[in-house]
Amino acid sequence: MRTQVGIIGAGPAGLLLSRLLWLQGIDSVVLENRSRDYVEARIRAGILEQHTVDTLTAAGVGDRLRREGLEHSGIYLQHPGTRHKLDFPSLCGRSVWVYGQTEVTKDLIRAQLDGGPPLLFEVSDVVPEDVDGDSPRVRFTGADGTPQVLECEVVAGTDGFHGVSRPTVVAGTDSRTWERVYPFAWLGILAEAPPATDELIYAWHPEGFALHSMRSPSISRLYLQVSPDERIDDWSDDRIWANLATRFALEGWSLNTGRVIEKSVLPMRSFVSAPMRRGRLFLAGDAAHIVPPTGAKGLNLAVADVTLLATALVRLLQEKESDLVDAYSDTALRRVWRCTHFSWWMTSMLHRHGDDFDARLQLSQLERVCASEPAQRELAENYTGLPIGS
Ligand code: FAS
Ligand code: PHB
Repeated sequence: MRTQVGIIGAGPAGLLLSRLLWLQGIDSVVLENRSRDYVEARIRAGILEQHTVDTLTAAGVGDRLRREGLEHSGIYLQHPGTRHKLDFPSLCGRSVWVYGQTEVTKDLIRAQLDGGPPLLFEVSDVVPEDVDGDSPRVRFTGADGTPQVLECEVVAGTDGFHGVSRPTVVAGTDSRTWERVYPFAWLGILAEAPPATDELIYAWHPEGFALHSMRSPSISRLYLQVSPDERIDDWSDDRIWANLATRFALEGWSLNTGRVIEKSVLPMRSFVSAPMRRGRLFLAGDAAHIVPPTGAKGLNLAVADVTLLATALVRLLQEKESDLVDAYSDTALRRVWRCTHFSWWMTSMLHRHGDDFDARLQLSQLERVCASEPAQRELAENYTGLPIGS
């Protein structure tokens, strides 16, 4: 098999990269080790920045998003007894959209399979080779069990935190990694309950953080802070709802409950690996960095990476100019660190941890943000997404 760009991983990063390259006349093949059903069923992010919505729309996969997505003009920050609205359009002129990552992935897969570049599911034994030269390749075993070799000019590693691409980059470069594992996790539920709020609620509480998000007018997405070694089997639906009701409690307001259709515990970490390149192998998305979901950055950062990478690869493969690919890692990492800081800041401010001194500092920070327009503007600009390249 031969193509111009071999893409390892069919998450949002790999699928969008393939789509953006195809629109510019660049061939690619996407290799995914899971099944289509598995990939489409993974429940993850829910908030899209405007640049993500604009990028998906320009790539021709934004129709359902604009029909079914929910544009949101802000968030609530809460601490016991107080719930404060941050109005994004008045603070920074931007808003965000609520549209599940599962739906983004389904839209991208549907477009890819409808006349787009090859997308091979359930491959295995994927190994990028000779990435230091101009003729890299990717060895893999096809879904039918036959060994395959994909000859290409460039390999994109969009295979997430547990993929094979980052280890290949680390093995062949003077790489550095930074990691912060947080002393807490999120227990997330998807419930058949109409959202009890018009905007997302980020709530600090002495018993732990809670987040009220949603997926549609009839489906709520909620999270509560738990310890990292928490077992989901120890959390009955009743226990989950009781903890959420306690943490969101506010005079004259009540939480809507309903049938829990999915629940899981997800760990929280910050992780960055630099550089995001080894020769003709380029990393994008979770393959290179992980942010705690408190800042709603993960998916949007992956989109920002591939927006940059697609432009750089078109210039390399069509104009034979390497200036943008040579700058890719440094340019991408500037935004990665900005999003990493913002996600760490939101996580540290809102999650109960440490002693009472820590709690007083957090409450002081929250009260300051709720009282200061400049402080709210800084949060709003980061949450809705800084301009690409800034
Ligand atoms: P992904 O991990 O989505 O995709 C990588 C793909 O590569 C996967 O399909 C995987 O199967 C495939 N792959 C892996 N190894 C391979 C190999 N060797 N060969 C071939 N294919 C391989 N972000 C938010 O903003 N908000 C959230 O609430 C949120 N919640 C999350 C919950 C969980 C449990 C996780 C893990 C992440 C969450 N994220 C959240 C972050 C998430 O949305 C990521 O940022 C986003 O999926 C990044 O997309 P990709 O970089 O494409 O990586
Ligand atoms: C979600 O809806 O899944 C969601 C929203 C905001 C976050 C994290 C997750 O910060």
